[in-house]
Amino acid sequence: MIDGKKVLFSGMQATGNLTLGNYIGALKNWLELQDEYETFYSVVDLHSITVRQDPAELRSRARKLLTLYIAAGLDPEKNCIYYQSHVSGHAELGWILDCFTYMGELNRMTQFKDKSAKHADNINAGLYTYPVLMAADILLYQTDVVPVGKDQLQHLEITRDIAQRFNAIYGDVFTIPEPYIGKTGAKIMSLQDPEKKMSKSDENLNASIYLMDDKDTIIRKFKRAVTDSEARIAYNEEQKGIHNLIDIYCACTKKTPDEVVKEFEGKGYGDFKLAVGESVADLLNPLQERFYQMEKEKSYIDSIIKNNAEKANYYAQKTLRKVQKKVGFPEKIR
Ligand code: ATP
Ligand code: LTN
Repeated sequence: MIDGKKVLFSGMQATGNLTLGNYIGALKNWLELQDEYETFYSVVDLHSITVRQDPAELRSRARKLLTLYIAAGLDPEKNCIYYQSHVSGHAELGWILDCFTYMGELNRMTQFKDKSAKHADNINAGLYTYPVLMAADILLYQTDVVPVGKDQLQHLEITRDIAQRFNAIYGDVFTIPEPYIGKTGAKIMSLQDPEKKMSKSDENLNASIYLMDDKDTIIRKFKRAVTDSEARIAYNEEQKGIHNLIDIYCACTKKTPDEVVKEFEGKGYGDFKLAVGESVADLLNPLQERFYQMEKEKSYIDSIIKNNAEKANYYAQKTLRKVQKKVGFPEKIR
């Protein structure tokens, strides 16, 4: 608890351009939760280097992502928006928690298996211990809730296991966090392969809608979206492509799947795809305008970066000092 409010932590990697999946699965929920919780939203750049990055590009993407958090509607005066690399406590707690995590647990992580298959030439130890750093991110702030997409549930589970293990040895040190999954759009799928999640690192540019795509591009990508030959708009597990488009449309328009099915009864896929494209463009347009505006306000963004890093450090140090003492590190002489 901070000032009587429960704590919320979440983060995104500054790798690739954010997709509609990131927006619907994560950012959109963040916006809805910002008043209820004391929030920490991090640009998790330490996580990004588990995959080789171009330094200038990483720096620029990280700045863009942080700006995008604000452009999407997170008020930086209320929400602690900061770079993970500006708070050394993440890495320090990460190391300590490494010593409380079993290799057997990490071997089961599906994201590690997926990413090591994708980057077979660079299966580094950081990629392997990635979930432990993520646990440190969360536990550092005594977090109560973590809004994430479904793909991150396994990481939340290991975070809880590590925290419970630590608490069982040393007493109540960490708050045990709960995941928060939004009602619709927990998993937005690729437009080119509805069996795969929409991902910012997909090489097929038509598979994902990027948050900065213009209206024409968005509509073109939806027109090309892979569906099926049923020629009927229904919400079921067999018609995966249509299911995904309905999820997207619902997330953009706040309609329910039943309402959408009724709305498009007797209509063709072409009409439906166009409507989905338009609803997405309408949702993204204000965000894009705010982003281009904010990008110009350099000194304002700089002040946010500085102030919020200080705030995050304050809370991080509180937890870290407690943990260091518990595990037996000598006290600092001041
Ligand atoms: P990458 O492809 O580089 O692994 P990603 O697109 O999966 O990246 P992350 O940075 O791993 O994105 O995720 C940021 C947040 O967005 C997480 O909370 C994640 O659960 C959510 N998210 C990512 N993709 C989707 C998706 N397709 N549907 C719903 N939520 C998603
Ligand atoms: N692993 C997450 C990003 C992430 C995160 C976190 C999310 C890193 N640390 C802490 C929530 C809480 C991802 O790949 N989406």
